Amino acid sequence: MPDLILALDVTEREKAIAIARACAPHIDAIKIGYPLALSAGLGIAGELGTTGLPLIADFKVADIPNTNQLICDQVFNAGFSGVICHGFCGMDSVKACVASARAHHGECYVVAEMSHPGGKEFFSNGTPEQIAANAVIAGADGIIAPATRPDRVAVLRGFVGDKKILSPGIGTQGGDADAVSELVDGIIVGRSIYEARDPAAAAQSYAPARRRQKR
Ligand code: NUP
Repeated sequence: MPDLILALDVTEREKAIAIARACAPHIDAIKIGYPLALSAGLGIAGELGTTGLPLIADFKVADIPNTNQLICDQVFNAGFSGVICHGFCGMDSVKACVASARAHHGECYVVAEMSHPGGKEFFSNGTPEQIAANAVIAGADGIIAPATRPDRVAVLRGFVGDKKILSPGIGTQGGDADAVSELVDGIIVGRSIYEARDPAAAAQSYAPARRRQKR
């Protein structure tokens, strides 16, 4: 059963908290990124944490190992339970994020292939497969793979085995939850929920995909 992860990319603190609270009964985790963290500060994790849901920091951490570890330590100390890093900086950089996650009993996910059209420019020619394989070797909890390309999610599944796959690109970017829900462990949905007139109802509309059994 894939989790429904709300990508909360709104930049107003009060709006973010209101949407999170309204959607909480219908979602399994909240993912925030630079838009909300830079506008509201990392302390927003404390307020979102009152929903009782796991919080994932989508900072696509992409630096040398020492800097990656410093960034991830800040993330986990702020109350997040998971972090997303990039894999193209190399195994040592990913391992630093994983080490921080382990030290804080958190999770680390590695972007294997991006969901937008430009994602095919550099996440191609075997690179996503290599990043996915490295993520497994580095001991990451899973990868990020594009719901906009279900065929690619299926290929990457072959490289990560039972590790988790979280999949963004559903709704506004054109991906279909039903096309990937049997392949992944989490579907990530942002604008289709938080821009809806009734975000809670929009989140609830993903219930069939959320209930579907994984293959
Ligand atoms: O490849 C990726 N594609 C993607 O959309 C990797 C991501 N982390 N994301 C994030 O998922 C993106 O930054 C946004 O937070 C969310 C998708 O949002 P939406 O297109 O559903 O609004």
